[in-house]
Amino acid sequence: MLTGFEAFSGLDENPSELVVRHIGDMSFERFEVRTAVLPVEFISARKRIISLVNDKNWTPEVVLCMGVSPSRNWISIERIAVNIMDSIKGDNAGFSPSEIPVTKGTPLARKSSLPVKKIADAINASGTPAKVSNTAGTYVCNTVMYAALGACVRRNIPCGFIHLPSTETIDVKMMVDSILVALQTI
Ligand code: PCA
Repeated sequence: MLTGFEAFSGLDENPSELVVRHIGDMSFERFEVRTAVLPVEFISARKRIISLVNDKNWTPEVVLCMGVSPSRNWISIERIAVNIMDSIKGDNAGFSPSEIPVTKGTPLARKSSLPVKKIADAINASGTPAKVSNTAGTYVCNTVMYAALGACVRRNIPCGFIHLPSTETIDVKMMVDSILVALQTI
């Protein structure tokens, strides 16, 4: 399962949505891809990712969520999600939480269950810059990563998050290729 996000905060489009739509239209011999584009809203994005992962009619082999981080000029393979929602900038519903837990009474952090270093190495080897990142921030992407990891751990599904740069830095075609490299590596 691949997810991206809708546009937010002055962006005309979100590269993660473009990549998800692109890959969702492709067909593969070895696997089926299901996709979703999540709202940039703390509360509803968290609910949505949990219900996608908990769909009893199918068990994804891997859950890879994506978003954009326009300040980074490379692909970031996220290692850690924290149990904190904090943002001065409101989400698309106008909510700006201040140090609120994503899920009360659960651990402070959760670690990606994907081979983050191998993914970064493989994307770099394919010619696109990629790095392991130790923070997905405290905005909606981090919330989705944290919630997805919690739901996936219960179902034993490998799960992680990748932040894409803006399309001015790396074009969508290269991003699509990089995500396919990530999936192959996984
Ligand atoms: N990036 C934001 C939220 C949605 C997205 O694509 C983030 O990094 O939290």
